[in-house]
Amino acid sequence: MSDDSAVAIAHPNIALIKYWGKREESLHLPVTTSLSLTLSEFPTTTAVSVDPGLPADRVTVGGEPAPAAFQERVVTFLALVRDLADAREHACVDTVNTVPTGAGLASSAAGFAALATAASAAYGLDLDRRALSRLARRGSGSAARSVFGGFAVWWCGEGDGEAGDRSSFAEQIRAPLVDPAMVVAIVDGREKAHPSRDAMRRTVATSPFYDAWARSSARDLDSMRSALDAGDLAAVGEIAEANALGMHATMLGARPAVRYFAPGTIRVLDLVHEMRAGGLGAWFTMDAGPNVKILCDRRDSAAVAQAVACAAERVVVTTPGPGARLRETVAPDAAARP
Ligand code: 2P0
Repeated sequence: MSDDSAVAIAHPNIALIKYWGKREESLHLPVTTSLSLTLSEFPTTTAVSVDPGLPADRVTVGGEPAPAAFQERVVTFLALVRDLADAREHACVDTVNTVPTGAGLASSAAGFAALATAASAAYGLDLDRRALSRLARRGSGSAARSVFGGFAVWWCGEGDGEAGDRSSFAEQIRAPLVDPAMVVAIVDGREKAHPSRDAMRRTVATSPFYDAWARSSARDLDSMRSALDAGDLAAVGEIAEANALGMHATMLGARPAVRYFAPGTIRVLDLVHEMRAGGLGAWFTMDAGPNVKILCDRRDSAAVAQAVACAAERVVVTTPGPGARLRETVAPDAAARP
């Protein structure tokens, strides 16, 4: 690998305590602290190669020209990395995603964690994990958490501007007493109707329930951390489910409403309730899309997957996965092979 090229891999994370709303848009400073689980599946692999001969950044997805909106987000992010590195050269970026994009399956979390990792290495920045998490946050808020494997907490931090930027980062939480799985039930893998960034902004600006949700989310965070410390997966699941439903209720209160539930979503939620009524420990969470993720003990994951298979296009069992990392050896077509 030459000094000015790098390939990185990152996995999506699913929030158990959600991030939904910014207090400062330009720096992606969140209103609330969130907590997530990074998944073992759906890696994004991103190659960045700095090239002094390029007149502009070149962005491809699996070798094909990137859609304009994605290209713009990547170019904006590269400009930030260049500022930090005091560099001027442009770069080629190629990214390969293995999760449906824009379907509430955290593709931007994995995407910007991988891009931050690869771009900072390619431009010669030597960032520790905290600084890398802060950088990833600037691409997409939730990407701050995918820098870390397993459970991670992303602190909202304090203040705005530089103070906020310095204090809002993610870090790993150890939870050795739980052995979870997250069963992903894809009921509709198509791109969502409401991009999360706009939906989030509209919710904060117009939902009369927003402040109450933010306050209750802070209490959920404390209870969730105690439940993780105690190894009480049932409490973790109950808090996660309530926190997600609270976020969606807040969105439904936006004007116009933001609604991510689809008929297939409701069918899966009903099946989760039936499982619990039958004695199987399973708790759902949902993000900015109709797909459902079901938290359970790892030993129950096959039973949970089987129970929801009838209501989903595809079911994937995941377990806690690794944080973003550089790939050490690079073949010419490396980005195409996650
Ligand atoms: C989360 N979501 O905590 C929440 C729950 C979706 C629902 O983070 O504007 O793509 O790039 O910071 O990170 C999706 O939002 O938004 C998200 P930006 P992002 O996972």
